[in-house]
Amino acid sequence: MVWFRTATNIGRLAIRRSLAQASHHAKRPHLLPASTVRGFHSTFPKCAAPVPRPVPLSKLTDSFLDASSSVYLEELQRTWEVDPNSVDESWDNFFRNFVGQAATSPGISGQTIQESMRLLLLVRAYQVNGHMKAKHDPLGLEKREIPHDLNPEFYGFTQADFDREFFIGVWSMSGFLSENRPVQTLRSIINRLEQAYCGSVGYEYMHIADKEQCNWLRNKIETVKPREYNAERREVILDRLIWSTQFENFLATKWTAAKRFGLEGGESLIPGMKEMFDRASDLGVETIVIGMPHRGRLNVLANVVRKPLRQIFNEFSGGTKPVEEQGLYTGTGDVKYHLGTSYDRPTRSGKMIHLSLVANPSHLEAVDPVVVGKTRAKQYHSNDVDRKKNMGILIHGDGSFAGQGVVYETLHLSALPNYTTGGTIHLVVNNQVAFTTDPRAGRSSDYCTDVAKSLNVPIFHVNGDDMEAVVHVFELAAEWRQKFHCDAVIDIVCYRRFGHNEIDEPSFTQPKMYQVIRNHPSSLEIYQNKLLKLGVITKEGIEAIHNKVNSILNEEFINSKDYVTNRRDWLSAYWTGFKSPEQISRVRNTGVNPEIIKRVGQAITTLPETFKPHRAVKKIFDLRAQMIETGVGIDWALAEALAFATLVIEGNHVRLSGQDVERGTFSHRHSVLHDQVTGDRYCPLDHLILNQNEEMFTVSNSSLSEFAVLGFELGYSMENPNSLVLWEAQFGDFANGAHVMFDQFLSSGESKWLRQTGLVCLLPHGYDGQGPEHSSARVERYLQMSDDNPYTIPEMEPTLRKQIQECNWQVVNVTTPANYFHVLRRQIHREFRKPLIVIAPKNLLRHKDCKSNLSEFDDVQGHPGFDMQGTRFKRLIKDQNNHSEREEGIRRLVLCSGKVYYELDDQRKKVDGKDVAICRVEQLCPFPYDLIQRELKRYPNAEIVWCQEEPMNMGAYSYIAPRLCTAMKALGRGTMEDIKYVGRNTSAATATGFYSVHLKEQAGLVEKALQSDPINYPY
Ligand SMILES: Cc1ncc(C[n+]2csc(CCOP(=O)(O)OP(=O)(O)O)c2C)c(N)n1
Ligand SMILES: [Mg+2]
Repeated sequence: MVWFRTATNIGRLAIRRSLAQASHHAKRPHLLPASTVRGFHSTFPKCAAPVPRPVPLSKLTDSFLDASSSVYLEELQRTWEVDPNSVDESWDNFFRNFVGQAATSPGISGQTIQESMRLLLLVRAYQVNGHMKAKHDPLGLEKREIPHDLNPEFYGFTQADFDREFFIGVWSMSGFLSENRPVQTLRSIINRLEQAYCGSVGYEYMHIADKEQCNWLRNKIETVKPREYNAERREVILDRLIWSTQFENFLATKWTAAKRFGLEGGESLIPGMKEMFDRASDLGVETIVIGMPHRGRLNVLANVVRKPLRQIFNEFSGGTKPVEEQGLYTGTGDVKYHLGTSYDRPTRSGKMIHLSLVANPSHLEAVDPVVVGKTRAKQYHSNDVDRKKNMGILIHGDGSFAGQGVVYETLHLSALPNYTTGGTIHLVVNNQVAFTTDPRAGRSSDYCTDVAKSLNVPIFHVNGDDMEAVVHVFELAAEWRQKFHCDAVIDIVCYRRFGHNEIDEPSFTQPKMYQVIRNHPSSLEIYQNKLLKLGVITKEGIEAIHNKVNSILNEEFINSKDYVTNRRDWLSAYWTGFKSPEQISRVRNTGVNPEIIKRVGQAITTLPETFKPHRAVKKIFDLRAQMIETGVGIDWALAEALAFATLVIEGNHVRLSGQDVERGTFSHRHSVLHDQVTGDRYCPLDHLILNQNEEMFTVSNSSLSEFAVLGFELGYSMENPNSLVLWEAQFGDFANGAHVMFDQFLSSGESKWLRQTGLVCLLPHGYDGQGPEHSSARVERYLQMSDDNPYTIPEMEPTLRKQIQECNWQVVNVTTPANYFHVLRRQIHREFRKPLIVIAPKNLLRHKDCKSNLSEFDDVQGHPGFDMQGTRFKRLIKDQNNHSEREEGIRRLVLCSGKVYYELDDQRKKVDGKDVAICRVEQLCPFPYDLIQRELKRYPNAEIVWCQEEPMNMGAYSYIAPRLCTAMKALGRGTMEDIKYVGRNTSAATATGFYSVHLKEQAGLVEKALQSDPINYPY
């Protein structure tokens, strides 16, 4: 046992050393020459390490075997003694050497402990580092230094040892060490290791900590028989490779100058994916969500997803708008290699698998978290608790996988309980170049996949020219994912036969590489030759497949000419009945029956008797219970909880995620409570209905990421419209880390891809002296992206109003808890979905005046919230001083938005400014022209002021001004020059870092808005 333990420790050391050496083998120059590195250990006397004296194995007692294997051995020995042929040849050999004849045998009898240990280290080195010697690169251009520890001489073995037999033990480790062949020649051991680890596939898996997972992989990798597919299977693989190759050839000949970002050089991706999907389907996968970049996308659409070829060809020729829908909403559309789609596809074994390819922008890798979020939503909605039925696949480029930070952010969602999807399979089409950039300049790691090593997931590097090796690892990845429910990465090392796109010249920048590529046979030629040599197929057989494929491509090309899209493929089953922007949708009320609201209110403020919350939290909940009881003083957090709770009891799914959202950054939400004695968690909103599914209401702290988490929630929200999905930024400022999501997906996704989402983004904002980074959500950015025309007043009559539907999103800055409640409920209580940007409050969360009464939440006629149209979200809140329809004595109308209202109101009280009216624009976008005009008419003599606390080049000013002007002009109330500005001056930083300056500025602008003299700024 002592021997064994020592060996294991040495093994561990060896791994560490091997890893260290792996980095040594990186082909990067050291930053400092070795001689300049200061040697801290130079004061130690130099002396040679003691050389251990070899001990012959035959002198060992059998204590080196653990109990179970020695019993096993004895058993085996007895069997052998009765009949030497009854045991494996290797055991026969072993016993012959060990029993009696040991002294005379030239075999293992001479093996020393040191040799045994070194042999184990050699085996271990192959497992850890064998991939460094694998033949991944089809072009053979990659210059890799083979690690020393893969050289037997490194362990003291010489040629003379190659035919010696060695005992390598029966280990509690899977793979060939446990194959019941404990005695092998060194040559055969090395052959096996080379075959397993240094062929067309390089395996990186020894970084995985879990022993069972490691053993499972080892077992698959170190198989006795190299994988071999039968003739029938090979013909299918060939057929698929011909489709993949011919498709690109066909596009190239028909549209010589069109950009398609072809897959040439990486064609084996297609058969690999198809085989993977077949295998995944056999293992229970029913739906696959795919995200991928431009490269090979059309090929994947045609051959994997099975989008009709005629449609693809039609789109290539310029496409047409759907006939039935001429004049209807088609958005701006997008280039053909960004569009998404979904189809049901039969698998080889006759099952059906649903595939959806998610539409994406040019921004590489941005779609990653969206795909993962959508997959997770599918799992929720199909009750896929084991996460075995719905799987995400992400295809990456080598440059973008290594370079884009969202890859890492997405990988790190993979094992989080509220974000996991039970494993995404990543396929990296590693064509060893990114546009014109070589890997040497594009990444600091050896492999483009090294970012994935931060997780416990296997990485398979495969030579894209070895078709069957590709199929093998694709299948292996599917098996791994279904067994262990975690990610897997496949690095398909291939090349790009042409330039970045078809009209690009690659030799400008990679002349050497392209000399090789020009003479390099395609993967199809290589595979055809292999099958011909093996006699699996004849030349005529191959030709027949080519002819079949060609004639289908041609036929579809002819059909594409008069192909018309006659259905919109944007509505998946859950979205049936939802209205597109050109269809009128009823405006619904959002008030709730008062009894229900009371009951729900009690449910969310009552804690189990045995639960011991923190004292301060208990007080908050007692206060909340009291608010419900008395119906007055409802604060922000309770209003939000009531919105969530009422939506849940109406059967909707509610999910809120973001950093620290459970408690709330500002310690106001407390949606999850922690028992101070046991540490148990309690979420009141999980207990609204009997046997409520715990996930129906989900509130979850996220990883510290904006880009990936927002992307995830966006993908999640797009799956099913009956779910309110919210993402909260810690402070609104931080949302700019996710701006690709806002720019590329949220603000323009519907227009480009005809996909709706009702995602809500909560962006805390407000000037309260916290400095430049905690004051502004940069509302101006969202408003600038809003597409409502500033110079045209749309139809505003309530029954015809489509203003919101026609606009790309909504931006609100709400000032009362009740209005927040209604704006959240409005997201669901309508027949379309639109993203909602909430410029959310900070100090209003506890503001004495920022309270609502329960009567503003219900649907009772006569209650304060109930107006002519019922109880609903107020796009504008009129002055609270009970003004009549016409107030000629008001000298100033101050329009504002957000928390500055409360400061203005205080100031008005202070200066007794009864002749000033203050209105709150709660919905900034789309602009409430009707209500603004109503207020303009109410105050015919008032000076019109826009007041904001943000600097002039920020906030809503530049959005409001032209729209307000349009509204005024239509009423003959003046022009741009009649809009006066009160707010901070222009500024580069969003806010001052000096609290005293903040106070002065804030007081100054509030005073100015109420000053008795006319305001003549900026005109
Ligand atoms: C976020 C982002 N930055 C830059 C680009 C411009 N761009 C388009 S393709 C490309 C190279 C991508 O290289 P790689 O990931 O290796 O994919 P390949 O084209 O080689 O398949 C670049 C830089 C982009 N599309 N997205
Ligand atoms: Mg590339």
